[in-house]
Amino acid sequence: MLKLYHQWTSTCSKRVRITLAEKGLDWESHHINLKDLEHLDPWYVKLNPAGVVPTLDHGGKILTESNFIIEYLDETFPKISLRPDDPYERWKMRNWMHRFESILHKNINLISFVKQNRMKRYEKFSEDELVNFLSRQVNAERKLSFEKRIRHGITEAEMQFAEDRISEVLDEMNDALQDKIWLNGPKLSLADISIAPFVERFEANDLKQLVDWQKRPALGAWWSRVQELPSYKTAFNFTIPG
Ligand SMILES: N[C@@H](CCC(=O)N[C@@H](CS)C(=O)NCC(=O)O)C(=O)O
Repeated sequence: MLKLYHQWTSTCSKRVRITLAEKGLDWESHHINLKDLEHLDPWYVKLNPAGVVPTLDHGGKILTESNFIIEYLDETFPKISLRPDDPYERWKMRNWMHRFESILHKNINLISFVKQNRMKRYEKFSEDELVNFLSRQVNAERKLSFEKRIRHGITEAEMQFAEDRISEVLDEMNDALQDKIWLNGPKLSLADISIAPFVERFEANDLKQLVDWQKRPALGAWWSRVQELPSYKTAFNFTIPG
C-alpha cells in the first residue's frame, strides 16, 4: 500500500524513512540509483517531475516533496501524531520545515558537492558527455546550477556564504531549544525529523563550525536525543540493496 522510491544516503529520503519508522508503518522499498541517473529515467520523471528522490506511492496516489510527504503520512495515519495540536505551534513547525528546505538544504547541497568530491566524476566528462548529462536534467534551475558548478567550480567565498546561512538557522534552533526538548515543545514533531538528516550531513562533511556543540549546547543536547531515537537508527541503517 505504501511504496517509497528513495535512495539510501539521500537526506530527503531519510526524512520519510524516519517518519515511517516513528509511526510504525509498513512500506515497500524501491531503491533509486542516483549515481546511474535512474532518477532522470523517463518512467521515474513521470512520477516525480523534478527528477529527485523521494517519491511516495500510496495505493496509486503519487506524492513528492519530502516535507509534504511526511505531513501527508502524519495526517493519513493519525494514531501516532507527529504534529503539535495547537494551530500556532503547527504553523511554527511548518515554518521550520520551510526554512530547512529553502535555506539549509540548498546551502548544504553546495557544500556537499565540494566536500564529497562530486566534482571528480564530472571532471572526467568530455564536452559531449557534459552536454548530454546537462540535457538529461529535467529542471532548468538544476541544469544551470550543475553547469555553473562543473564549468566554473565553487569558490571559497561561495562555500563560506553557504556555511554562514546554515549557521544562522542553527543559531535560531539553539535559541528555540533553550526551554524545550524538541523544536515544537515536549513532543517530537515533523520539524525535528525534517532537519535531523542534515545535521548528520554536517558531521559527515566535517563542518566543524556547524557541529561545535559547545557553541550551541541546547542544539547539541537535542542532537544527542535525536540519535537515540529508534526511528532515526532504523532510517539510517537502511543500506543499498545488494
Ligand atoms: N525538495 C525536494 C528535494 C529532493 C532532493 O533534492 N533530493 C535529492 C536527494 S536528497 C536528489 O534526488 N538529488 C538528485 C540530483 O541531485 O540530481 C524534496 O524535499 O523532496
